[in-house]
Parts: sequence; C-alpha cells; structure tokens
Amino acid sequence: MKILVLNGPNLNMLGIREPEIYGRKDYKELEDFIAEAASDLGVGADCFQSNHEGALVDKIQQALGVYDGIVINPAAYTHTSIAILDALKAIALPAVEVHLSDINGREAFRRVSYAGMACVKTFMGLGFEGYRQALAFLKEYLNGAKR
Ligand code: CA2
Repeated sequence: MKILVLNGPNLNMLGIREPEIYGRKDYKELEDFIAEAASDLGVGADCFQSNHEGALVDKIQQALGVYDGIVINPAAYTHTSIAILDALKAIALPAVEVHLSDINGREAFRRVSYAGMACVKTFMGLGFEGYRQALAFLKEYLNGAKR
C-alpha cells in the first residue's frame, strides 16, 4: 500500500514562527514522524511539500496509478483552492485531510475547506498525531475497499 502525503504552503516554516498554533517541531521532524508512523503501520508513504498551488495539482494528478491514497494538508490553499478540490475529484483516489490546528476554532475564513469536500475524513487540531491517525484511517479504509 502506497500513500502520498502532501503538504501545502508555509508548512516548510514549521517550528520557526507561531509555535503556539503549530508547535515547536520543524518540517524535517514532521517528515520523520510520518515516515515512522507509516513504517509502524506497514504502509509506504512519500512526502511532498510545495508553496505552489500548481505543483500540488501536478502531484495529485501524477498520483493516479502510482499511489493507493492521499493524505493532504493543503495549508492556506484549503480555504481557497478549487483547483486542488477538482484535482482530488479528478483522480478519485481516497483522500484524507489533515490540519495541525483546529481550523473550526480559528478565524471564520478558515472554516471553509474546499479540499475537504473531496476527502473521506478530516483530522484537525491534533498536531503531528493527526497525520498518524490519517494514515491509520486510510489503511483501514483501503483494506475495507478491497474486501
Ligand atoms: O492547521 C493547519 O495545518 C493549517 O493547514 C496550516 C495552514 C493554515 O493556513 C490553515 O488554515 C491550517 C498554515 C501553515 C503555515 O504554517 C506556518 C508554520 C510556521 C509559521 C507560520 C506558518
């Protein structure tokens, strides 16, 4: 089972600013956390981070036929990108949305998630742990789809 983990703009800045919202660990530590969680679950996971909407859309399109599912934190594009929503719908692979923070408990503009409309589940407000839960959920979801 191969899962693509996508992270959107500014997540490469983790640990540098706003630790009260996003924690003190940096992006490299997030990638290490995801690799360890995937290994514990016995699934393969590749991480990709970009600050560019089109690069994320390209990566989603390229996932078809290569990956079984997607875990995605589109970051600020969550709340603006119909292109990412359309790309997720176009490839129709099971996708799970993750947010480090609780987007429903913050500014009103963060309460809308376009990408989430194409996702089977959302984990938010759990910090790095949300990625582990998303991988575990996707593994069970994909196993269920095979039965
Ligand atoms: O909570 C999340 O994971 C978000 O997707 C993070 C995005 C934000 O726009 C979403 O509303 C919620 C922001 C990621 C930027 O991360 C930073 C990291 C360090 C310093 C500043 C921003």
